[in-house]
Amino acid sequence: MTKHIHVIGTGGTISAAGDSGKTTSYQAGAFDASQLLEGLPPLDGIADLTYEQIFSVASESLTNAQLLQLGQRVQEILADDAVDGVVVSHGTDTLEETAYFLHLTAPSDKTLVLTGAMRPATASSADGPMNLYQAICLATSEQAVGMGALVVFSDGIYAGREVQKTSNFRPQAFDSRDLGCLGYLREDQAYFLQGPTKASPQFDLSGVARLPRVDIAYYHVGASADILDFFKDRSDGIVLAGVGTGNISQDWASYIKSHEGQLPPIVRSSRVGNGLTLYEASVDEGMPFIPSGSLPPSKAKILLSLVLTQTQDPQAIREAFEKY
Ligand code: DAS
Repeated sequence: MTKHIHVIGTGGTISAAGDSGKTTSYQAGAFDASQLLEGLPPLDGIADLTYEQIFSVASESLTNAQLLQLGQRVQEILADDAVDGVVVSHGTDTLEETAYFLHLTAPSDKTLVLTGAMRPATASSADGPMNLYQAICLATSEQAVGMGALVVFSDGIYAGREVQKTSNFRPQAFDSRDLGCLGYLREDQAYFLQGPTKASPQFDLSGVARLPRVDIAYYHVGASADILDFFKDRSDGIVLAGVGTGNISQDWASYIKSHEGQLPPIVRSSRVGNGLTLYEASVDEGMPFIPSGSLPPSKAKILLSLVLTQTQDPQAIREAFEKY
């Protein structure tokens, strides 16, 4: 049965125009959603499409306000009984953040698929048309219902919670590292091999005027603890991108201990981007840290910001990181 899929364009390389045939130095946002859809293989009998261009940005320039606007619009569209699913075309640089944000906020009784491209629409062998075509086909799949936000890229299907950008210039640019892809697309057919493991809490965005500011403090050899001073008076939440299992120096730990009560909630994550950050007495005993579990810093930041729209209670935040 033909499904009604609503496509939302946001900009990014998929919509970009550059020198004919070339893959670099292009201008994102040259084409809107309607123009991108014109170039797709036929979708007769697969999907009836409606579309809109909510904004047109290179995703490295996406703002919290635009992320909130997109999340609220997706909630509104998926509440419409006439719509079966939503596809979002997006820049690749921050696709992983938007995918998790939408996973945490969108209703999960329909389908929601994001995609992008590593080559502009004017490039030789542009990857955008097939990515967008496959994203629409996946959004019509009954198997994709209830899985929350999914990402389609280069024939792979990824969970919005787990997907990360793992190449900064090759078309096969996304992966979920240890957690692997959920399945594949071969032209218009989806083949799922596994499903996502974390449910969506469906955070309600209807009354949210702004997303709380969460900053990521990136730890490295010689990182001075005084960077935390900057965040202390500005951030609503802090994510530590620690080394190894989320480790920081004694200097950083001493700064945090001595400023307890003056700092916002702190989630401890790992810059490794793969594996787990769990409670460890030697690091966490007597400290206000909330372990990020399997969430890397870019995703932990998204979850912390959304939880802070509802509570600042450290135990409630801890429980959210254990569940979502
Ligand atoms: N500028 C990047 C972006 O919009 C490139 C891309 O989309 O691939 O994320």
